[in-house]
Amino acid sequence: MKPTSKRLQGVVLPLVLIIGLLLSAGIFTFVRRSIVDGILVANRDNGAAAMALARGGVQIGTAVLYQQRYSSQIQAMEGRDPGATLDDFWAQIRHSNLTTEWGGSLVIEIEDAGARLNLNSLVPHAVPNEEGEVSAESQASEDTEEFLVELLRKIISEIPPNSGEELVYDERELARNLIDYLDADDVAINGRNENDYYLSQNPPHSQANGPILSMEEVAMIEGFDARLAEAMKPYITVYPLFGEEGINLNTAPSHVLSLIYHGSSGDMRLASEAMVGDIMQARETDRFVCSQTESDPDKCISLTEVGLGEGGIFPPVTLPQVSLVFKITSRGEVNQVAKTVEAVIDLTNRESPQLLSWKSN
Ligand SMILES: [Ca+2]
Repeated sequence: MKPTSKRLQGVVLPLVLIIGLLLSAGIFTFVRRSIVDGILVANRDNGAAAMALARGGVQIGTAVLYQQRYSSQIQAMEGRDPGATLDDFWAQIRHSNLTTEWGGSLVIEIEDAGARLNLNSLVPHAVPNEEGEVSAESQASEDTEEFLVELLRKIISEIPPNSGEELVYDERELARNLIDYLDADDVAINGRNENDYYLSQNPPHSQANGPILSMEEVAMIEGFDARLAEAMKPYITVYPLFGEEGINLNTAPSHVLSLIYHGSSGDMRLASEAMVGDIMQARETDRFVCSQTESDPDKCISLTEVGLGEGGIFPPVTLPQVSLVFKITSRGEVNQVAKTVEAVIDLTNRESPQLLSWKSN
């Protein structure tokens, strides 16, 4: 028996070890799974709470904007409304980090649509009637093409090229394609049918012949691509869809101010660095470009004072520059899980805001 017992011992020991190993591996897997499940549940709870916070932030942002609209009306009655400026409470709110008792935090950032160039302002669009019909033709002005060529040249020159790659874009062709995409007719500037290109795509689609609805759509325009559309994003908006107002001199960041196209029709140019510097410097000292230079001389400086007094500005600027469309970016964070909501809100209706876009992640 002894030899058998010895043999058995010889087998049992490795078996015990293997079973032990399997058990410990099983326990380890089980423990790991329960930890991972626990983390998943916690993350899901944190994520849901962070998203709820972010959504709430959009409501707070909207309320702040309505409050601003109300106080602007009072200022306007007193003849001292400078329009939307970075002195407004909605613009300052990004500096406040709101926290909850249970460890959540919320940061809300609001930008007016005027802080970027509205692509849809370049070609006049007839606003649809109540039946949704658009009858009037829309055509770009003579300055539109030249402006777009300058704008695209500037943006393309700033795209960092991939190693050894040469960027091949034809700015004039792009400018014409963009105008054709926006204007009401189907006849391209060079006489061909605009549809030829779009119907040959996979899947076939057609040009907007009206406002562009999102920045993603820009990449679908003939000659444009995702990289160029991405490079345009910091400069461009598509809101308001039927807006005609130019860049807001009092809210646009300096890189957008450099797109201000000014001078006499047929002889216009982009803003110089000095001009952008003057506008930014005025802002530093709480002064704004506005029309009430007599009723509010401490705050208001004229277009002439920033070098924009002669000729015109394209797209045109009306003082005071009132903004009714805003992008609210609301970021909620709970236990290091963050959720962001980006909402574009139109406040044209005094009673209820219209939601133009909602993105969350
Ligand atoms: Ca067209």
